[in-house]
Amino acid sequence: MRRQLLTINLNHYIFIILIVICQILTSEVPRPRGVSLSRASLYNPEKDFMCFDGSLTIPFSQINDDYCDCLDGSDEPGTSACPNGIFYCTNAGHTPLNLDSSRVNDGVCDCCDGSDEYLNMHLKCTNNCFELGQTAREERQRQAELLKIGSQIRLEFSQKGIQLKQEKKEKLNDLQKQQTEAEYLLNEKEGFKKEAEELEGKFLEHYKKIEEEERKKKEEEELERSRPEMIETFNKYDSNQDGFVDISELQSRATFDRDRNGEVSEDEAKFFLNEETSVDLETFIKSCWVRIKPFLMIEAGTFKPPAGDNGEADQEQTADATEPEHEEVEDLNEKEHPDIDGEDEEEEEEEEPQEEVKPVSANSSPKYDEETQKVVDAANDARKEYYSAKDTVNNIKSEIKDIERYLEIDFGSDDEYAILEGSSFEYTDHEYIYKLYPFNKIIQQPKSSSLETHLGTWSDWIGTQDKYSIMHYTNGHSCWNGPQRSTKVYVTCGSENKVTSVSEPSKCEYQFDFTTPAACKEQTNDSENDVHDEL
Ligand code: MAN
Repeated sequence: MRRQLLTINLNHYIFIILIVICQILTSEVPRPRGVSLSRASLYNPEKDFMCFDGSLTIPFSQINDDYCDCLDGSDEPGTSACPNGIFYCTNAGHTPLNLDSSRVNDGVCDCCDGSDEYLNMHLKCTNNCFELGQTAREERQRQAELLKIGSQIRLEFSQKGIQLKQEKKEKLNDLQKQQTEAEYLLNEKEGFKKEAEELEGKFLEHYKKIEEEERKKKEEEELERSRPEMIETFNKYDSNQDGFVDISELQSRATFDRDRNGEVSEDEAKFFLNEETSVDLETFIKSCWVRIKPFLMIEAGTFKPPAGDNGEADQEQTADATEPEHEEVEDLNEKEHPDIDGEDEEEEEEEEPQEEVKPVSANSSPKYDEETQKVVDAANDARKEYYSAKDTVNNIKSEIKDIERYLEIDFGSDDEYAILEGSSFEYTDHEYIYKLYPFNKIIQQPKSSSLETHLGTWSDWIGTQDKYSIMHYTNGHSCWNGPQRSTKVYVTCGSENKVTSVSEPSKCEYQFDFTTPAACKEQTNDSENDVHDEL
């Protein structure tokens, strides 16, 4: 403890001695007010002074005479006479400063050594360069220590990142081999399926014929059953009893007012006459009834539109003679309601078209003889195996795609950022919870709800001096009357991975500050120059 105190005191004294030496040095070099040490030699009292831009030579006595002679302001470094003059504060003990000369003697202490306010007798600028310098030095010391510790962690991150990437590459290799095998198997299964289905087709031909005949018979029966109703309706519509139903006869019936605007237009009436102007009884039965019947049912309140997931009940309904009617109604509905889901569908990820698995189920088919049932079962098994092999191939392909995408990501010059992929970091302000998923996406969620807003998807590194200082996330959710949301993540060295602040500098453009040891890269010794400058 005593030793530590001794060291601190010693450092303190060395520093004060250094400052004193510097002050002696700087005050010993004679130079006009406001001139830096490095430029002192350009102001020689023995010679005339040439403006820095070479435009004019003036007697040395005109330096700092409060009259601007040189266009570049170089003759008035210590007064505010030139609009473009530069005043140099030595600020011994802290960092020197070049001021616009307009700030000389303007009543504000700009230099920490107070040298810019030498005329104002009442304004006492205190020299606080030492205190400020001390704070700056302590901060620099802190930063240097952080950098030292951080760069050690960065090294570990980098090693881990390289290892992670290597593992991914190996996995990719493995998956590619698996893909070849799985595709071979799929081919084989496809062959088996084809063979089994061909055989099944042959066996079922006989049953299909029976089914088809039964279906036709049912349809005819249904038609016969409905015939009296059709004839009755035809006669009702044929108000002039000329054996034809025409447009004007339908126009008098509100049933056919499809757009519910209070009148039946010619087009509306024509639709129900199968686009004819008049029809006889047989055409009415053959072509018009399927269009008219659903509307009569709607009117009578007996029509139940087919619901998407209403499985068996609906299928059973559509299997009878009313099937075309249902289709017709669906068509009409589509015409009346333009496709508002279009956008969403477009946004959906493209998927490989999936063939539908259609096992021949015993329930939906007639009872087969034993041999046929065996063939049907075998075909069902072959189909199952084929689709399972197909799933395997698809899963492998999607895993490969993920890894390829991962390997394309720029995780820093030494893969030091790879370790952040797959993790998430939160920041909460008074209104929102922000979630950063590095190399993936950014989310904003109001504290009061679970509704998530997408603030951008990983795009690239966009730092200028140091590429790896800014992450860019783009193409987030669209802003109301504005651009798609996007986010810049400013990455700096810190002892832990942490979002330290979030702001929205302009509407729907967000800024995150993120610290991480991955950014603690030790620079080439530029900082030493700063220390020299300071003195
Ligand atoms: C939401 C948030 C805000 C954003 C506005 C724009 O409220 O995403 O960050 O500024 O929408 O309308």
